[in-house]
This record gives sequence, structure tokens and C-alpha cells, in this order.
Amino acid sequence: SIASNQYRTAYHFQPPKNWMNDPNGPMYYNGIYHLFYQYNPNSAVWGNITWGHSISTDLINWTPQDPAIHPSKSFDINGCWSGSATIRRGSEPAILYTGIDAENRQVQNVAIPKNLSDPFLREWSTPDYNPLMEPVDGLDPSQFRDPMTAWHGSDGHWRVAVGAQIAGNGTAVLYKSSDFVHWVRAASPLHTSKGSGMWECPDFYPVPSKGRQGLDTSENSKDVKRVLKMSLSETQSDHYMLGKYDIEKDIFVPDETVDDYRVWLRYDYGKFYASKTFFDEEKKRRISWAWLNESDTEADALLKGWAGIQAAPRTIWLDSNGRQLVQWPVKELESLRRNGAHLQNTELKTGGLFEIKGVKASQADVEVDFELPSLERAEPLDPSWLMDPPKLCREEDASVQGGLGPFGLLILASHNLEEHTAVFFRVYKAHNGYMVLLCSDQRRSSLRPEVDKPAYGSFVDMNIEKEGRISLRTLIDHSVVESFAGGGRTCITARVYPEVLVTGDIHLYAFNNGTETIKIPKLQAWDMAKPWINV
Ligand code: DQQ
Repeated sequence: SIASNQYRTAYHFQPPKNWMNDPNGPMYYNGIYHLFYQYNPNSAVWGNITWGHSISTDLINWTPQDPAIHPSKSFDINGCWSGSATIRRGSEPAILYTGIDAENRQVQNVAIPKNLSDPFLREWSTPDYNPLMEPVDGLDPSQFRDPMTAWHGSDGHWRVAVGAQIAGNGTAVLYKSSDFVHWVRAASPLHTSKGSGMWECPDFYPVPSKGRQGLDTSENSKDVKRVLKMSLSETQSDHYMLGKYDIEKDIFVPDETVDDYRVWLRYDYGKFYASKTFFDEEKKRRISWAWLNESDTEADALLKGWAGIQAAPRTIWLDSNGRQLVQWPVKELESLRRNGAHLQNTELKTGGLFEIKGVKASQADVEVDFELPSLERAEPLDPSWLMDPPKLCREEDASVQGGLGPFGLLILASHNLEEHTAVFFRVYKAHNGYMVLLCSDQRRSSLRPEVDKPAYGSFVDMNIEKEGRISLRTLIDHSVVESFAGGGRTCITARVYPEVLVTGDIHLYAFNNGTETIKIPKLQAWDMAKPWINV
């Protein structure tokens, strides 16, 4: 039954029970990784929001702590909503978060560690001088929340931006401070975009133009680009723009002159929301966390006793072409890999379907390369499809024979394939070159009618003529399927609830339903061990 907890993940972050949503204030401080999260201590549905807290030395095993911030004073008595941590050098770390105050207004507060000599920073205090920022001067008290990590401006003073919606326009409202206590609103926002709705959980950080290193949030040299990410509440999806930070004017300047939210890039084209990054000073990388909501019903959440997981932490960097970000699960995750299946130089002929045996199909990490001997059979792409890849994934799904593809994996599959999640590619010939489509189709993922089973899709920005092969990595962990195509250039995450997880006869297949033979020079699938996560 649902309550048997077969949908609970093994190596994705979850609290022991109850509701979790956004990742909050992730940070690395004095040898310890901290993750806070929006948490309901009383139930498996959203409400009573406090800051859950957990610590780790390796991003894989997590030790639970008591909630770090909980509703206690007039400035947060109705909820402690999302926010971010700032490591203030030579001083203590600080958390900026949104409090729902006694009048149900959204205000921004600070919390600081009670005892800096506690290596785990278990207790946090919320000083009485809160709130720091209030919804005045045209700010809507119900659309003003989620402060970012603060950074240094040209005058060495602090800057921070807060998500808002002003007259329908998504906005990152900018504030300045010399002491982290008194904050003054800047005349211009960091950025605003027409008609994009409320910007939840905005994030703003530098990425080097070259290489995979991460940078401290205050870094602003010449060879650095800036990412501005916003979580669009209407679509529950995370979008970003690349650009520059004009440190004199204190504004974000997007690379593209077209600032239209419908064409913004996405971290992930599936279920992935309210993400937040932090700079890992130890390993000099930028890491993102994100909330993966359930796709089943509230009634089921109550039966299971929990809802919400975090995506695997991902290292994030700028693609060498400068056009987009690349994401890859943190290296540490590979330490969980155990025996599995390893294949070399296999062929997938037309209609080919083979089972990847010898791997725990419900808890695995799969890496596969698909090599395309020829592009001749790529079908023509009608340009109108470019605007709606998920529709293309629905209409030309894994069961529809094509030329070059569909080929890929059938995940969490029952032996008769009545249930399966299809993660696959198709290659098309468009007017200006070949296009690689990635789909994650959940429509047959479960026989249960009540769960949401969308099909997700996106094109992979790659040159298939030059590269000759497409890589796919998929993390399978009971009710989550996280896919990274083209080395992390396109990511799609899905939540799935197959009945076969409960009955236990789960399979993993590779398939090709195109007329062209596909080669698999290498396929590796590992069982994933179960780390200690909040037990
Ligand atoms: N979740 C929080 C808000 C944020 C939203 C409340 C995003 O602060 O805007 O739990 O999921």
C-alpha cells in the first residue's frame, strides 16, 4: 500500500517525516555543510512553516538538528518563510528570511547563531530589531519575500535583493546596508521583467566565463558572468538569465536584449522549484539545491506521512559556449555506487529492447552513451514544434516509431511494460542543423489514475554532427527520476509512483524504436547504497 513507504527515497534528502518544501540558507561554514528547509513539524501538508535544519560533512549523509528558526515574535509569528545565508567574513554567518508578521505581512528578518563556538550552529536567535525590511512604498505585503544571499557592492557595503511582484511585474527589489542591520531600498531594483508574475526565491551569483569553478557571491571581476534566477510561482518552474552585474549602477544587465520570460532558460524542464545555490569554499564550486514536490494527492501524502524531497545537489557552471549553465550531480554521490551492470559496444537495432540486469532498478545511477552511426534518417522538424517540446514528446512518444530515435531508457518498468517512465531522445533535421530532443514521459509511469503524470521535454543545445554521441545520466531513487543529458546541458526531473514499486518486480530497459541502429559504446548502471539521511 501507499503507506508501505516504497515511494520514499533512499539517497535524496528528506526529513524523517512530514512536509518539506524549499531549500533554505544552504551554506558551508567551518568544515560543515548546512541545509535548512521549509518544514511543517506537525503534518505532511504545507503549514506551520519553520526552518528545518540538517548538517553534513559530505553532502550525502545528513544529521538532523532541531528547527533553527520557528515562529516566535511579532515579526514572524505567522510563519518563517524562505531565505538565504550569507557568510560574513571575520564575523558570524547570518540568515535573512521572510517572516509572516502579526498582521500577515511579509517582512524580511535576520537570524544569527547564538553560539559561534558550537561547530553545528544549532541555535539561532532572531534579534528584536527585526524586521529589517517592510512592505512599504508601493510594495505589496503579500508579494514581498525570499531574500537572497547578500554581496558587496562597489562601496564595500552590503547589497541584497528580495523577490516581489510590482504591478504584475516580477521584480528583485534591491537594498543596501553598511552594518547588515539598517537597510535602505535602492532607487532602482536589481532587475524587473514585464508580466512575469511574482518572483519567488530569486538567486544572483557569479560564474566564471571559463571553467567549472565556483565563485564567492561577492566576486565581480571582468571574466565573470552573472546568473539571475527566479522561481515563477504561476508555473512553478525555475528560470534564469545570463548577464552582467553593473556594479556602478547596481543593476543586472541581461545578455539577451529580448527580456521575455517565455524564452528564459530553465535549470530543469521537469519538476524542480525554489532552487538555491551556495558557494562551497572548500571545493571551490557552486552547488544548487531544489525542492521536488510530490505529484500525487494530499490524501496520499497524509497516508505516507511525508511529502517533498530535495533534488540531488548539483554542481553548476557556465557552458563553454557561454549560452547556458551546465549541471551535474556532486561528485560525492558517486561514493554510493555499488556493483551493477557494465556493458560495452552494444547495438540497439530497430525495435531493440534489452533489459539491464544485475542492478537494483529502483535505486540506481545509470550512465549511458548513445552513438549515432549516421544522421541520415533524422526526420524533418517543423519549426512550429520548437515552441512546445513537451507536446512533441506526447505526440511522438516512445511507442511512435521514428527515424533517428526514439531511443533511451524505460525506467521503473513492470515486466510487461504496463508501467514505465520513458526517458528518450529523438534527433531531427531542422532548417539550420540537427536538433536533439530529450523527453521524460511519465504518462505510463503508474497505473494509479489519481497521480499527475505529465510528459516533459526540451531540446539539448549540442552539435550532434560534431559530437557524434549523446550522453544520458539518470538517477533513479524510488519515486524520483532525475535525468542529465549531454553532460548536464539539459536536465529533466520527474516524480513517479509506479504500483510496481509496491509489488517489487521492477525492471530497467534500454530501447530503440527508430529505424536507424544506435550503438552503445558504454553503459554503466550502479546500485546506489543508502546513506544516513536524517535518521
Ligand atoms: N515557499 C515559501 C515562500 C516561497 C515559496 C513558503 C516558494 O517563501 O516564496 O513556504 O515555494
